[in-house]
Amino acid sequence: MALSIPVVWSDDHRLHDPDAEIWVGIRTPAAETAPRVEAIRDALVAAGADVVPAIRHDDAAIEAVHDSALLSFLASAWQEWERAGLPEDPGQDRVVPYIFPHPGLLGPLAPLVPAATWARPGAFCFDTMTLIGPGTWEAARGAADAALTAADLVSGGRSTVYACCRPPGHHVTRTAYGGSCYLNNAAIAAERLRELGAARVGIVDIDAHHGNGTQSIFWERADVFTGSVHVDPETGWFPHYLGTASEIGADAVAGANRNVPLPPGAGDADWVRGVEEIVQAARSNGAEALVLALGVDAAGGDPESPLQVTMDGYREAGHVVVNSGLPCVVVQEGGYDLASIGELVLATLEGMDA
Ligand code: SP5
Ligand code: ZN
Repeated sequence: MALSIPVVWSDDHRLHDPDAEIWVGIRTPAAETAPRVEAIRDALVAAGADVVPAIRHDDAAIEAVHDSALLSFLASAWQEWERAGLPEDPGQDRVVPYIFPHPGLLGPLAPLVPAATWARPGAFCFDTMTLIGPGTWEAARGAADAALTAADLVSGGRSTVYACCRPPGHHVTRTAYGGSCYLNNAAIAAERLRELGAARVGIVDIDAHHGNGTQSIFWERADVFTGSVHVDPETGWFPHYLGTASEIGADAVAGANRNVPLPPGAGDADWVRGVEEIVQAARSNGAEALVLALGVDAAGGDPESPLQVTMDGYREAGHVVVNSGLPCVVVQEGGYDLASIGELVLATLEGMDA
């Protein structure tokens, strides 16, 4: 039977070509590439899914989640980089940060706005791996529009809609981007569901990495529950500085965030139990709709994580989410093994299909 879950899609993702990630100072090939979502789309279309074009939404839907300073930086970063001549001298053809307004640098002082173009990215980017090129902003905007279009369809009565977002989003906070992400698509979808009538929303993040940005955006919010199952950052994995089980949300809303960190090598049993725990917690928090932040990089064989989830594990996670009985916007996050990424997303959506 054909997959009945629609796939929201933007061709604009192709405008984003980070080409590389700079890791420990070394320029290595980018893991987050256009063929990722082309492979996903091909697998879903082959399974009979309908493709729905992303509809452009007002900036207000994005401003509901991100600081205006971050948005204006992202919208103009490449043009400013180019105008400053940096692609020719010193020969850097992507926007890369080099100095950061670190709390230990500033102490009690507010940072200056740097006069040098090359000093500004560090005010908005928390790593060196997340490069900006000519079409990065348009692609990120298109991914957010895909998430918003999917949220509109779910608010209009569809039970499950999949947004094939690229670039991904869950590492982006209100004020800072990183982790191959520029706009937090899952957070933007959650705010849209709220605006269109869901009093409380739950975000269930099953990407292999902690959804630090989403956690941060809703840290003080009772109306948006956030949960993430991921490889334990304390065992050496991105985002390294946060993502423990002790992070439960601000005191006034304790319990509105749930982290389930797993050891490297964890497989289906532990991981699916983590997904269940988070879905249950979202329900206990009163969620009327869910956003599933679907990274398939927890799969064994993914180059970016040591988790060992199988295709059946992802299918089971889809079951768990749909068995909550709540409508769900599914937003694509990570997943970097081109040979299996399409089948992994398909397995998850099959697990959710009526
Ligand atoms: C959305 C998402 O899954 N973002 C994850 C970004 C984590 N990237 C961490 C990369 C750490 C260093 N990788 C070394 C491999 C060199 N190419
Ligand atoms: Zn990831």
